[in-house]
Amino acid sequence: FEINCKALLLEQEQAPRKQALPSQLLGSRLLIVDDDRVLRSFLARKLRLEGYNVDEASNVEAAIKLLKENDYQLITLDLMMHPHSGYEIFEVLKEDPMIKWLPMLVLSGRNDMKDVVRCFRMGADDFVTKPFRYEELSARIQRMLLRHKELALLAFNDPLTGIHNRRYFDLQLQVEANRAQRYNEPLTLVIIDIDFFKEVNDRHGHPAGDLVLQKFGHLLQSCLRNTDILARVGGEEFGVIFPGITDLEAEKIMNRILQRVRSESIASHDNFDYFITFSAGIASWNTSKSVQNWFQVADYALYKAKRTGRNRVVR
Ligand code: GH3
Ligand code: MG
Ligand code: MG
Ligand code: MG
Repeated sequence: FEINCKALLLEQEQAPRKQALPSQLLGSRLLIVDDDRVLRSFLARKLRLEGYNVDEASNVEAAIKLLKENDYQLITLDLMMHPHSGYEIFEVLKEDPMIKWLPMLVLSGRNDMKDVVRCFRMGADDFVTKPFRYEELSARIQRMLLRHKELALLAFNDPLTGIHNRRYFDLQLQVEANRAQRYNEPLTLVIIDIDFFKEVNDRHGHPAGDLVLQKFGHLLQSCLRNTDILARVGGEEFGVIFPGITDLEAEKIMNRILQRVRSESIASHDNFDYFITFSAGIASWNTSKSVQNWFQVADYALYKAKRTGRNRVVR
């Protein structure tokens, strides 16, 4: 640790002028996994000063627990820890369909070529040895976060509405099902389909249809909590995952939203007010269902809503 600190302090004197953290990275959540308390606190404090939201773990078990409970944008990992080495985290990362995308920087006390190669083979994105220069580490972290943010936007967002896409939604279904199983909590899926949407396009043109989709996406977003997961799962279909919510509660929420959609125009353009209604199908998750089956059950409820007259929520 003394060596670490000296190196850090030395570097600080000749460090390049401090650059503010790019605004899109402010509040990014990082996890520092290291059994060296002094180094860990030092690093956490420096990163917090830059504007990151930092959590710390002193061993593999604590790190895995935090990884399963929270969403991180990056992890720094010490290899030499007790009782389990940092390598064990790689296995867990691989298992989880979302966490496996997490940028990982290995911060090793040993400059061993075997470690370097093994880490990259196992999925590390960067490798830095101790003692390290804080400014360099910070720059590496920024670069990784910015690149990851760009890629995630391309992979997981719908460009028209700005909300998440089907690919993200499908991964989250599995992630949330795992979480619900672990904590034995309710979990509910809703699929929403705009009624007679083709008529909007046919009567007013495709750009008008696009506008309605955007506004509807925003309206849904504004009606949901941060922990609810919303995505555009098809052309005029949207999905919501409600963690911790039963199908009965989700039905109430969706009926409130439907009531609001019925009573106000969804978009206005060229002095024309657009009104829509939607149909929704609801299915709660349980351990006997596969995720695919769960989606089918919600889809069947949606089909029933359509068949029985649309403009309604079916559970
Ligand atoms: P239903 O009540 O049975 O759902 O009727 P519907 O007209 O909504 O359903 P249908 O599946 O017949 O038509 C969906 C329409 O959504 C057809 C397609 O052109 C339109 N659509 C899909 N994606 C987009 C898009 O990105 N922009 C626009 N403007 N229209 C889209
Ligand atoms: Mg260590
Ligand atoms: Mg449809
Ligand atoms: Mg439709």
